Amino acid sequence: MLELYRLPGCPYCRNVERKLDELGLEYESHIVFPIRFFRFRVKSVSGQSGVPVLVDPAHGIEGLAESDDIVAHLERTYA
Ligand SMILES: N[C@@H](CCC(=O)N[C@@H](CS)C(=O)NCC(=O)O)C(=O)O
Repeated sequence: MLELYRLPGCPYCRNVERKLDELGLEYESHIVFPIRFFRFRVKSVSGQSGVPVLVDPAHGIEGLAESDDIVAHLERTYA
């Protein structure tokens, strides 16, 4: 199951959500703390605290950051 760590109102997260929807992919959505310091889970899976972060275990991705890289991965893998 794909997982997306995101923040409501985050335009970068929205781009990734749009791509997931466009490709008809189901995913588990995790809303993170607005304060970066408290994003322990995001930090542990991706090594940084920004969102969005995608987890795609079926393709060995434990925590991919950077919305452009996430969208590229989704297109390459699922389009
Ligand atoms: N270049 C990044 C930018 C991501 C970004 O700036 N995300 C914001 C939320 S919209 C964030 O997590 N900023 C760090 C913070 O909230 O402290 C991307 O495209 O994913």
